Amino acid sequence: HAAEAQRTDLMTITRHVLNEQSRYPESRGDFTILLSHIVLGCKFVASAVSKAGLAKLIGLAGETNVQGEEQKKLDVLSNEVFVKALVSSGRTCVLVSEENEEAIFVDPALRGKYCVCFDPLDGSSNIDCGVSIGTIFGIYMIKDKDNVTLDDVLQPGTNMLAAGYCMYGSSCTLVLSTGNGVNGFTLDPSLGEFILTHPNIKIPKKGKIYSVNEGNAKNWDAPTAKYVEKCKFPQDGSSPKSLRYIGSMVADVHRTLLYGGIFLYPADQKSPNGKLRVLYEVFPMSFLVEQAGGQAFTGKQRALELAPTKLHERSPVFLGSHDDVEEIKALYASES
Ligand code: AHM
Ligand code: MG
Repeated sequence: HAAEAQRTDLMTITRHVLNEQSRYPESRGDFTILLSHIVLGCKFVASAVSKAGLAKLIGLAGETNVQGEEQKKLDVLSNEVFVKALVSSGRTCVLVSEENEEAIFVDPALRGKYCVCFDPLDGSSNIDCGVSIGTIFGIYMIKDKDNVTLDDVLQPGTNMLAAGYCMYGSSCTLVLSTGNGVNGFTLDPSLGEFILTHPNIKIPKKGKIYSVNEGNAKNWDAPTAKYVEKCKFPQDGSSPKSLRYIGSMVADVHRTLLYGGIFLYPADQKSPNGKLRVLYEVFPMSFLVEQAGGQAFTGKQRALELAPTKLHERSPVFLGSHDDVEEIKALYASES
């Protein structure tokens, strides 16, 4: 009986968000419309990623992005699809993409009240070998539609309304929070719909996995080095942790949300602010992890309380299970 109900009563992502928004009587469906355009972008990328080898979409497009890396054609394509989908939703006013140096201000005729910061295709080093990659996004609301400035996106992450990511992995999974917990949806390719498969995701309080690029260990600061040493050689009688590192933030964070543990992209001597970008990597992931009951820390403060001053600003980040992040916080506190 229950199985039958599952098969015939499908909780699509649109239905789920409509339900959530109905808690707000003033809601006029704008967020649902915005989200449906983001979902369209994700479906396009999912389809392109799965056909990448076939369609010869992979290859260098001969352009260079903001961080000076060579851009893959799939990145360019994904970015164009997302920008066009977001602008045409009529619900956005400022867009910040990893692939565009400047913020995109939407034409006043098409302007809505939301700002979206996104990385259309993160984990680019994993594209060519078919390892999981993803899209990350964070959503803010503007203060004054007739007077839109960069300050509308240079806000602390605590002002974020919603955040999510879509992982193009062995299945395509979209994880979303509108500030009321975290839910995961899996794309049913035959329906073309994201169906609620992971309701109310809660990150385990403590994990058994650490996730970091240990190749940078030579340049780490003392608290990070000490923490990773403790993961491998615990002094309190507990078992050593397992190491898992994919090198795709979306996949590493997704595993951390579901299985617990900690993901670290610390500062090091060569990259004093780490690698990950505040607006479209650190903030959305920190929002999701906190909404799932975990923590996100920069080495100095709660990650969401950062006040970015530049669009492509970077920050170190330590995020995951509550107790694991608590340990690294203690190490940084004893250092200062
Ligand atoms: P990208 O924007 O060039 O794809 O880089 C971001 C990615 C993240 O997905 C991942 O967490 C990190 O870079 C891995 O970096 P590293 O290769 O230095 O370990
Ligand atoms: Mg990226």
